Amino acid sequence: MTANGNGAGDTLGPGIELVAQQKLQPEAKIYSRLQKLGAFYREQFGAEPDFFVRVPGRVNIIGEHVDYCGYSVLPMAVTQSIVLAVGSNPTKHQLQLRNVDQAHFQNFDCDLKNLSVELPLPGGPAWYKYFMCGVRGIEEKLGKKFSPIGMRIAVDGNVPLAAGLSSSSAMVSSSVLATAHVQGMQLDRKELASISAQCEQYIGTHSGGMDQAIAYLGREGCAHHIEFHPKLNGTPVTLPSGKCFVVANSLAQKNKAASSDYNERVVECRLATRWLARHKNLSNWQDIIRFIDLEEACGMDNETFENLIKEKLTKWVYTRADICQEWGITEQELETKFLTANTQHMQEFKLRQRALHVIQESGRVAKFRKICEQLAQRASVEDVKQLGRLMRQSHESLRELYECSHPDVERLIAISEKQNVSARVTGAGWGGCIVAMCDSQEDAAAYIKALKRDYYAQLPPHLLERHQPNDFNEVVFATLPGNGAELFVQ
Ligand code: NG1
Ligand code: MG
Repeated sequence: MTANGNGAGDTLGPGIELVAQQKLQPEAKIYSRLQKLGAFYREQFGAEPDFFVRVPGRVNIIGEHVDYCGYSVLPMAVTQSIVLAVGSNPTKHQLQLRNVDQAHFQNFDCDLKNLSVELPLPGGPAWYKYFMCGVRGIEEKLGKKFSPIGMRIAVDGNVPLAAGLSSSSAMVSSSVLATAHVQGMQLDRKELASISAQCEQYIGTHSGGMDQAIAYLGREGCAHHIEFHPKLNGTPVTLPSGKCFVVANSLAQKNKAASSDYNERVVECRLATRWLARHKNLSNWQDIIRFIDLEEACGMDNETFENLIKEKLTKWVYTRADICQEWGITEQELETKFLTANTQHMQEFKLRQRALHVIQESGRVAKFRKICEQLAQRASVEDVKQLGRLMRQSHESLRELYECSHPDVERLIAISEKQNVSARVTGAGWGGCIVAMCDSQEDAAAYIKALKRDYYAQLPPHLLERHQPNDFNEVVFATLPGNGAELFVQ
């Protein structure tokens, strides 16, 4: 295996991409950050780390709240990332975690022979629990072959927290990569992505695999069309030349793991799937929980699926009684069989709206990719405008049908509209970031200036509490597609 400078890994035969070890060299863009982290590691542990890993956050360009229904998405890795310095621990079996931001992230130690962290996690998860999900993921993957080798780890992250840029998955995925390397595993990117997606579920959110997939598969210079069905696959997509994507953080934080909003949507999608599967007389209707499996079982295309929803899900709100009557089950059965641990309280379900969003959004992802491919062949102003329209439609659908926008996000969107820039909420929503497409670097600079003037210079008190006025360059920035996970040896 040779070192690979672009971080994308070596290809060892069809479809198997390994995270290659790279030598940490002074010209690596990340060099000075890792050097600082190395110094912190030495200060904390009095020794040199053995290796470093870097795992990026991501911004999703289109395809929101569809991954857990089996549909594809179109994200790109951002340059913000989590980096770890990792070394062995002379105290046997001991894991020691230290974050450079000592003021906000407490130290954590545990014995790997006897994993003391309870997973799934009660209450709002502390930062180190995301790390422990990754350790647990590798432990489960290796089974009896897992050896509780002690690790000392220093962490430095600059992905904005609870902002829809996937800081949580960057942390989980970095832990999976570091632990897998310590365990001497062969590092196949797709497998690592799948393990990371699965073990992040220990946090309690029933999420899809978008964030972990792009964290590993991302490549400098292109976005990726990530498909989950029938198996994980990433296809590089060249974004239209000259276009510049801007991320703006509303500063309204949303910790999904501490609320039930995300899982409520997952549950509504699962119930809608079963509702339709039953109408289609599928004998295994109870087992079909993802729209994509229903689509496949019925051989439907996107349009037929949309018509089915409009025809069979006619109510705006379904009650527990509606569902129980239709399926001949009791409320208790509904709770135990169909609701998750943190959605037991749900009384009403908006099956029609959620289903329509998912199916229409998945259609938009396919169109977006196709247009990008056409644009790589020949420039067309009309096609570029169509991309902008798709992003706007996506946002409108997330606000109206999926109800996961936020008043502060809406203010950012309104300012974008005034600037004639197409923008949408990115990530799970209920706060967090928007992503916007600008026609050129100059337009992006003017747009950022307008956002600083009309949004960041006028933050309301509830946001000012957390954010002292500054230049806001860390919360509103133009972004280029970056590399996926990397592993550096000294
Ligand atoms: P964020 O908001 O970045 O955590 C979440 C899910 C994704 C996807 C999006 C919505 C996790 C780890 N990730 O992303 O899988 O469902 O919401 O498109 O929960
Ligand atoms: Mg997250």
